Amino acid sequence: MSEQYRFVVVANRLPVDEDVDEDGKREWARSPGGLVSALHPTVRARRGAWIGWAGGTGDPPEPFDLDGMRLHPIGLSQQELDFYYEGESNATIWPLYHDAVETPAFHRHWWDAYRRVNQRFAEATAELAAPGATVWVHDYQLQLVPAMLRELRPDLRIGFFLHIPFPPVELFMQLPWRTRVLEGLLGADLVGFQRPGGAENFFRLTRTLLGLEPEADQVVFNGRAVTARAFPISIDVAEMEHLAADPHIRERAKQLSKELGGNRRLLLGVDRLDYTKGIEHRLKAYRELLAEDRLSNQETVLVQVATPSRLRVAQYRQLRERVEREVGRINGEFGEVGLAPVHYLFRSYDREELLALYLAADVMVVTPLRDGMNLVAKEYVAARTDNTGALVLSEFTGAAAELPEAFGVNPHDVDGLKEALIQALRTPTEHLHDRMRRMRAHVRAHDVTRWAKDFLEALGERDAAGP
Ligand code: GDG
Repeated sequence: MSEQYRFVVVANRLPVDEDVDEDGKREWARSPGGLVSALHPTVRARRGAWIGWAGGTGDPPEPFDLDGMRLHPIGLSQQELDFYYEGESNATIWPLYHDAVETPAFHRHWWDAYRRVNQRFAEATAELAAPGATVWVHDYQLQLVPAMLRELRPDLRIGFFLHIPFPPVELFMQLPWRTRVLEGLLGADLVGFQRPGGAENFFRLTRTLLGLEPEADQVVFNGRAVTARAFPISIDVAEMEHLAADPHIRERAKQLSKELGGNRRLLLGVDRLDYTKGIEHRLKAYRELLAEDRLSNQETVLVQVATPSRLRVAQYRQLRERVEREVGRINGEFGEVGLAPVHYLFRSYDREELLALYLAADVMVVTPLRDGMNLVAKEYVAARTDNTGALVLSEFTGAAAELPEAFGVNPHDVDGLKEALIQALRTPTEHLHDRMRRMRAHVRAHDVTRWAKDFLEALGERDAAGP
């Protein structure tokens, strides 16, 4: 029999990036990011495996070991990448689950590819999982895997976690294949959401579509109990604090402040360039504050890091154009020689530079129209070890429920957003300290390790050893 594992993580992406060194030699490196830092110790302690796409198209690389994890690449053809990933996942499910802030598109050939690729993930998992193993499936690209896997391997314990919001019934009902998706999720023993509202929406749907009445946090489906609950994800606080204490990074933060205009107060946005993140709303509020002379280009500056994302999807290209036009307009109207009101950075930075930006920012501006959690908000809080700084946070993020001391905003309310930005800039330091101290205490007590542990305990993992 081939190699088998008692713990398997299944996610669309493997936690690696392929680096090519100076001699053209290709090597895998563990990718940065919260989910990877949470799951890596968990997988390593259990000598587990991770199944996912390694990037690229055509034949997948052979399975390999990295930092104590066994990695099993799944291959995607160019057409599957277009239909399963960019189509069904990112142009149907992503907008639909984010309150349809962009119009979801429904195409049967996308859905066919989604089913086919989910089946491939399920089959690979069925091969790799040892008898009675625990399998943890992640996110909206793989919602059919729990049921497909259960069909192949009824002996497994299967957990599923959705990183994005789970929408209200009225929206979900638009999905032509809604019942299939719901039954896909019901293949799991435990379905985790970011917020209790996700689990409530899930139970309303099981009632509406399948006539299943929940009892407490469970429904019985095909004679099996399925539990649905919230497990708010978090960040690697220790990593953030370690970086925040690094003298090089602190020095870099000072240099950034200086380069951005000496005494100007710095407002910062860090987002994937995604229409759910409310970047346009933020820019509009900032432009109006400058136009009304409530803020001056001499006193404040907005830095917006927009990490390139999904640029093959038309809606993302259009968003990029709109954002860049608005940045150009603000800089054209309110800029001076050598002093731009908005610094727009369309690129990805390494963790160190990101941390330096967090340390340099007086106000972190997080204004999504809808966001499952939003880790940037939590990272900013964790990085502010001296309790300075202010967080402006949309009430439509999962994080808002955990960080009531932030300056809460409804990003659709431009006047309210302007008011919150002004307040964040004008609130006396000692009050800001108090707010930040409380937010930091919350994030420190609820870090990503605890999130993973809570989920796996609720799943009733049989080998509960290790982190
Ligand atoms: C999804 C859900 C949920 C950003 N730019 C750079 C960079 N980042 C890092 C941030 C943060 C992560 O990417 C982004 O996480 P978010 O939570 O803010 O947003 P999504 O990417 O939409 O994540 C979200 C999350 O899944 C987890 O469940 O919270 O709601 O949408 O860690 O720091 N990292 C680096 N350079 C960048 O330029 N190195």
